Amino acid sequence: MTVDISSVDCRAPVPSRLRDRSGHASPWRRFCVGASLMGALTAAFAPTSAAATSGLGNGSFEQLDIAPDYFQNFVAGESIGTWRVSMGSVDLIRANFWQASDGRQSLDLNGSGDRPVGGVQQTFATRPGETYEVVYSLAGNPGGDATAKTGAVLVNGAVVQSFSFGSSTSTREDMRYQTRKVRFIAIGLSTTLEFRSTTEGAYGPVIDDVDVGRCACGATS
Ligand SMILES: [Ca+2]
Repeated sequence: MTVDISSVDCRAPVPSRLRDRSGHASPWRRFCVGASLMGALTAAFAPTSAAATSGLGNGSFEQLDIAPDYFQNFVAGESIGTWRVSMGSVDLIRANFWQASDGRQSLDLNGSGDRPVGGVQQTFATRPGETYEVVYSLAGNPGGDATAKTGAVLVNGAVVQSFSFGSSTSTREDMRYQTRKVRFIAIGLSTTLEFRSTTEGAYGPVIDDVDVGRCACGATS
């Protein structure tokens, strides 16, 4: 079963002094039941208290403070704080370039060059058997063609959610971020969370404000 779980959370625009550069819904596997419960689940299963937050770091991509008005390309193997670029390349984007969902920076999962289709991952401590919820902000590079920007969330290398964001009406001043959520059950003392683009070209899905917390939703199926 796959469930598309998303809720709109548009953020206020920021001032622009933007230079010219152009610019994700999701099968939710297993965990926490059926599509008919989707709305209720979205509201009911917010991440638990801060005490239950995982050791995920740099969820807002604010580390590695880059130059204002700019973006910076990172290629596979390079680090962005506690994230590691897992494939291709990605662009760390400053808010003066386009609106961040949180703080000053966001991440375009597509970079540039010969391998623009990128991904980032990091590994953090988990408790086996516990359910965790990943909450993140999703948008899409407003540049490029009008096709939806697509990607996936992976846990330990397995896709747990595919996402798509139509950015044809997005602007760099108003990225129209949406909050997306997906859950997983930890099977080990550590878990690797990854975001990958599946969009060709240099204008990919954009993520920001990633958080992972233990979910008080009991067993999932
Ligand atoms: Ca941020």
